[in-house]
Amino acid sequence: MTNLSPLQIERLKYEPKLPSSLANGINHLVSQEGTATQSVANQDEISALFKNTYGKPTVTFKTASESTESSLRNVGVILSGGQAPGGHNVIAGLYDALKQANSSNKLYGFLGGPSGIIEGKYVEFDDKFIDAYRNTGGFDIIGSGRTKLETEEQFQSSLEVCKKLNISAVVIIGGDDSNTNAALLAEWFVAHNAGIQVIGCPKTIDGDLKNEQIEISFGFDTATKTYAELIGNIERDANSAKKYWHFIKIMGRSASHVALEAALQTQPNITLISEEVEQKKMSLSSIIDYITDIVVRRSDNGKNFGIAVVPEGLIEFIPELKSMIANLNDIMSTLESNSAYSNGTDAEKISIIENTLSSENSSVFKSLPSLIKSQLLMDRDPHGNVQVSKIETEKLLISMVEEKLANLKKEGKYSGKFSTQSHFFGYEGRCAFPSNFDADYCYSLGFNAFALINFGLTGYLSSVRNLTAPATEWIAGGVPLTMMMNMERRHGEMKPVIKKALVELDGPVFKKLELNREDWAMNDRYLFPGAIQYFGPSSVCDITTVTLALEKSLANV
Ligand code: FBP
Repeated sequence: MTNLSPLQIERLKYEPKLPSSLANGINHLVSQEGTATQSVANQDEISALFKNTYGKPTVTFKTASESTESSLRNVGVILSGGQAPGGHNVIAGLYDALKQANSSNKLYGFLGGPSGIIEGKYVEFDDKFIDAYRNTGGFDIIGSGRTKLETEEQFQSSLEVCKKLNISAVVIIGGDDSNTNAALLAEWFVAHNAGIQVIGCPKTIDGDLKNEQIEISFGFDTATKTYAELIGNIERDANSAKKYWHFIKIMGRSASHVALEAALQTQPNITLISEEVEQKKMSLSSIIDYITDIVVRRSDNGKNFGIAVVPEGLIEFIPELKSMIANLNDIMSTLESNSAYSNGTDAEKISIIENTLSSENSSVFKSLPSLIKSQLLMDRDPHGNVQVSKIETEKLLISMVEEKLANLKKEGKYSGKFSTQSHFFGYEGRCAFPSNFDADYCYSLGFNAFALINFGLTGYLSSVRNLTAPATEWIAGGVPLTMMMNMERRHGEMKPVIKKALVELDGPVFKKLELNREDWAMNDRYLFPGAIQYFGPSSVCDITTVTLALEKSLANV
């Protein structure tokens, strides 16, 4: 135990709570089917693409009056995409259910993400292995990766690896894209009579894998609480020193759920929401005007300090930048094979880009500071998109506000001081010790994933609902992955994908910000949530997010 911190030692002893339907044992379950389901849109296209797995009913598990026998099963598990607190507990829950069903069952972990199943790199779990990771953050138990599991060859190699290990079910723990791939793999296995089931688990700190059936993805709770702690600490520092404006970019990729939740927990002076920027077609200069106005008005009140929260994906939602980035993404794929471009210096690359973009997009690109231009040229993600976590939007905003304030100063309209600090919170929250909520939710998702396997289901997402109630009252079951799908353009082609949930501007969560933001801008209503609490009264240890509470109408707007 010498390598373990005191908190690690205590957390290893934590016993995650299960919904009471599952707590009675994996061999004491009965499954209740709902009616046949439809995809959220494009039903004809999706049903044609998923001939074997489309239209299945949702299922809910209840305690059975009599116990059942489970047949022998080997299962493989994959962690896919970005880290999210609680991933280890999904695997622990899956392992415990699988061993409870039959102690001869085996659980294999594929190493390094989806590439592990393709390349046959795996470990076999045992009690000692799993016990060392219970209730810990991180994905280091088997590692993760962003390889997309989608081609015929990849499916074929996965089949061979599964056959070799006698694996009859695969659990993919991932976000919307990974679960889209889980649906494709499930369909392929059925179409090829492989006898291998595929079950997904909803993971991502971004909180954008949610819908009528999935209340939230795991990791959102812990990550947002971690960012809220840090923002609260900075608010207190700003309010003590009264000399800095802090611009804080918050991870979350496209959707602004994480920034919105962290803002509701801390009440900063400014919170930008990408979805609102897009809906109101706010240009970069109108965003700068909005921020500058608050900076000037606060300065007039003697406050040359403040806190601005900026969602990671903002840049892609500002209309003129969105169009320029789309144009840039298109030309980048061809430019990469151009040796003048790929061997060029940053300055040479920028000049080639400026001459290749359409004239309107080229002038938008030219108007950006050189730091941002270089960041826009960095490698694309596996989907061909800009890696928004690498674009320092917070610095872009600071430099443009500075410029605007300097002009106002010349015109005698501003006499304050604008000293700034920039921050980016993302990686700080992705591997935190899971909150009690995430520890319980993840363990339940994993345990429930095995229940879905035991009932012979495939192409389902593990679903645990009623999450604002105590864990014992949570409802466990499964949702067909195809139910969450629609058709979207990817790399110039229409593809079936799980629909990403963006912030709903007419929903109660955004409304809370909208109603309060003028008050929060001028009066310092900072909230200091402090560190996540693991022990102590349930009112601080077991609280869910403001987002969940508002969506379930448990809190006031
Ligand atoms: P997932 O969608 O795979 O869960 O990843 C989430 C995320 O943390 C985003 O918020 C962020 O933009 C991205 O990962 C960063 O990716 P990387 O870890 O590759 O830098």
